[in-house]
Amino acid sequence: MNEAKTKALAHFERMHLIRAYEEKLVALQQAGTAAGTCTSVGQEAAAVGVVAALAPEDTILTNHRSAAHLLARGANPARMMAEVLGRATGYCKGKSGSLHISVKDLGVVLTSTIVGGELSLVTGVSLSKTMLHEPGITTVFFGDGASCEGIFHESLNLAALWKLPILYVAENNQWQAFVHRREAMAAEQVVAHAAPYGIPGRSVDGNDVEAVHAAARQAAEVVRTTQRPYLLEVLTYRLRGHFEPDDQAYVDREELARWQARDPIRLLADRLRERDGVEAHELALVAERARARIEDAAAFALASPMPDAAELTTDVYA
Ligand SMILES: Cc1ncc(C[n+]2csc(CCOP(=O)(O)OP(=O)(O)O)c2C)c(N)n1
Ligand SMILES: [Mg+2]
Repeated sequence: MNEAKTKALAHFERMHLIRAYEEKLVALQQAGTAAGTCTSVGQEAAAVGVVAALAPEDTILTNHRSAAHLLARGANPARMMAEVLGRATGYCKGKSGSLHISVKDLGVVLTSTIVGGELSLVTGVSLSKTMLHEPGITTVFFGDGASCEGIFHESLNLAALWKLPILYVAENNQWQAFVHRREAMAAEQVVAHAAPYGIPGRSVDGNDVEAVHAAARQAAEVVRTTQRPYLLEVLTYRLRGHFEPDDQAYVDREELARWQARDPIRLLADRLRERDGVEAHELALVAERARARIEDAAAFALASPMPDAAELTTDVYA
């Protein structure tokens, strides 16, 4: 099998795993079993394309929509789901839920539920890594909404000034909670803010996983070789609501339909069939394997115990 096809199939399976994970949590929320989460449905290519371009020693900070980043990094969906359900077997012993989950062993050190919180901390994390001569770059995922906050500019300013090896990844999904990006952001694209700080950057079609991956590899390489920041913007769309449940009554149906037609999983399936000659039933098998893994993950999470009351005072700072 050629290299491009092997890689594309791996991306395809990972994107299906993320979609199945998010859809399972939606179903659990609708059944009253899980709390609502902010899903990354529609943004799977952005997460998979970028994270696959990173090295094991790289550090990641992310935001409230972090499940895709964690799963792309190889996190175990069973332990993630257990975390969301508040179980002792969760990555943070059930104390973080979806909004604060971190997996230090994978280098994912922060999920910030404070919009822009990840941007304020990334400079410190990167400075610390640099001063301690630790290997690897630091990547931060943030939304278009976060880029409208002052902290975004403070972060870019310091990263440029302190010459920090940070890969800024703006996931421009066109929505900032219930407000369209057009109503809150003066610039069309987040990347417009990089140049004034002397930071190189580019934006890429965030629903094309291969385009994202190629751009992210190039961006990470620039950060590694120059030891300076870079801003990569992935242009994508939040296909579900801000969180679950959300009827999306405020969403322009035509715009949604246009982006649904560009669903990143569907785009990759078309390419695998047309370019690489993969049969539809082979693709269906990959999707089925991902769904089965998520069903097992949910069964594990639901069968896991709640944390012991004595856990209340461990791992917390006062
Ligand atoms: C400082 C702060 N302000 C407001 C909120 C409420 N809030 C949570 S997510 C969100 C929208 C963020 O938009 P964006 O950064 O584009 O991320 P997306 O949800 O689109 O992934 C808002 C306003 C918050 N959590 N923190
Ligand atoms: Mg957004």
